[in-house]
Amino acid sequence: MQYTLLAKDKNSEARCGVLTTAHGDIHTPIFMPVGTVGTVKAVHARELKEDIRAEIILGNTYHLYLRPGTEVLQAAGGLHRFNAWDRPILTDSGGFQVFSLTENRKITEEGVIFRSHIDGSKHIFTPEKVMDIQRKIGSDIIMAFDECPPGTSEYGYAKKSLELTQRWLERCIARIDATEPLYGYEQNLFPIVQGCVYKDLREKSAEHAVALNRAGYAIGGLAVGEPAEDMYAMIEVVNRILPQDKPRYLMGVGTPENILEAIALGVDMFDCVMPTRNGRNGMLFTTEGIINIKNQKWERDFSPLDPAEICYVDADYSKAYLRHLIKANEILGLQICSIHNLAFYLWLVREARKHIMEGDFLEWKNRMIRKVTTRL
Ligand code: PRF
Repeated sequence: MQYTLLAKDKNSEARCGVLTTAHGDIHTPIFMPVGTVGTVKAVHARELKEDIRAEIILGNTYHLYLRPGTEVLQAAGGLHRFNAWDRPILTDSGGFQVFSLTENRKITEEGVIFRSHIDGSKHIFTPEKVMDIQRKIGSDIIMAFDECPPGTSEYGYAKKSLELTQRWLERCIARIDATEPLYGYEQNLFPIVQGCVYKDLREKSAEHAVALNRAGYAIGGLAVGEPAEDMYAMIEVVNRILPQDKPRYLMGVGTPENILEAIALGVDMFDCVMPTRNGRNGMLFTTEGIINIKNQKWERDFSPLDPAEICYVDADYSKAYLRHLIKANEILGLQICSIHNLAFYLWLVREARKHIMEGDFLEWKNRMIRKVTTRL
């Protein structure tokens, strides 16, 4: 896996580059649609490629391990074969998902003991086991097993949690380096920087991760309840330490505004459930602003979903028709909203990339933020 920087903005930390993987190139900045259980909800692999122009999607270790399970995935020849997506796949380690089961899990030095949200059965995730599962899934990018404490955690807890995450990271690395890919192509582990909103912990975490010399790095533990200003401040602190020549992935972020601000701070990769989850609830992100398609005001509005016509659904369907589908709980409504929002997020990062290359990123970003935060 090779990352090549192609351009760096003069007025901010924004960069563009290409990450070369066994399943193709990823052009950064990039947004990665979330496909938790092996499907980006309501969207075909073909639509992801051809209409949305996604270059990489996410999967989740926790969900895929519980269902369909690693035996089925291995029998299929890995997740790429199983779900008909032949471009890169990144899997989250399950740490974040397991920790959100607050009632049903226990953290120990060894790992996390938890109960399945599907059938209540008991399981343990250790750093070693989570590496083995991601090998079996066939992920191009494997995430370290970390603890993500709440954004409001006190310093004492944040410090203890980070120390555990660092010991787990060393175990993840030892396991990855002692095992081989199962399907003949390269798989790379990204460490995750934690440390809540504490500058010294973030610095310690970033320095520890960098010393392990991996193909890329992630910033976790943000957008978990802390103020946006704290999130931006932590990204700045961490990105001063992460190497320029490796990609930086901000986990689980965020709104179009968050993404544009984080690109300005030197982040290259993003994922978030917002375009799909909020989309299924009738929230559309457009080049003119945010639309709640359920609103009465769209009842007789026969104009395209987005005047910029980023994707075919924007031109084919009107706001009034989509409102009708969503109000009537029709499956097609969920599909249209998901395709539109993902196409918008991918368009946004392509535009960011173009403006970084052309040298006017900062002015464009500030103009764009005013637009994307407008409520229509
Ligand atoms: N760790 C992991 N996955 C994540 C996060 C994290 O901190 C976040 C936080 N925004 C989202 N997804 N492993």
